[in-house]
Amino acid sequence: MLCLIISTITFAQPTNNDICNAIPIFVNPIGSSPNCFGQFPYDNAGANDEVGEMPASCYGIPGAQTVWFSFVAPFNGYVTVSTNFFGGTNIDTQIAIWEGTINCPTPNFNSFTEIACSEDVNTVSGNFLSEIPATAVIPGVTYYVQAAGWNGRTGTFCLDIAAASPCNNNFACEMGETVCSCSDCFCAAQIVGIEWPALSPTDTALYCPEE
Ligand SMILES: [Ca+2]
Ligand SMILES: [Ca+2]
Repeated sequence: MLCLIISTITFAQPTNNDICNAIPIFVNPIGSSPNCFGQFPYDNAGANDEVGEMPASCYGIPGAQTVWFSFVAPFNGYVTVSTNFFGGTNIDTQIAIWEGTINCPTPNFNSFTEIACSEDVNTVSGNFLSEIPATAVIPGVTYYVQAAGWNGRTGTFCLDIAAASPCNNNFACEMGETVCSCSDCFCAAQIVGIEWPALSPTDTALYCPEE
């Protein structure tokens, strides 16, 4: 008698597989160190897509193994979202910021709007990690971050969300100051009482005077 033993490897679903179980992420202050730097606490192995869930526009080949995070937009109105940290086993992440009415426990993804997304920003050493640059958000509003892997890539990763200066994207200052250049981010930082690090001498010279 021939006994055939078939073994299968299965992964438990991540706790944040569904958007209604999104992991809340604390938004770091401008210029701070990533809150999971050197650690890779998140994992999309075993995750799947929900009914009606959509890939973001920038995904090369969308991965269906999505996990979700949420954050409350900071008062200065700009955030960056990044998985661009070497060391996790998911070496080809893809991430997007979405906004919408979540309507748990049966989320209606038709109400969702893509705010920003990123596929690859760092292709060193075979990694294809993701980073959304400074993106305008409405202070106090809850947003959702969808994270997956290109073409089904899975594994561990770090995800960091931080308040940002609009300077990175050449956005106009929305703090009521006269806009004279990209250095207006410095004006915004001054107004909200934040010390803005790493300004070049050129940036300092272009600082907008108070009117
Ligand atoms: Ca999912
Ligand atoms: Ca990628």
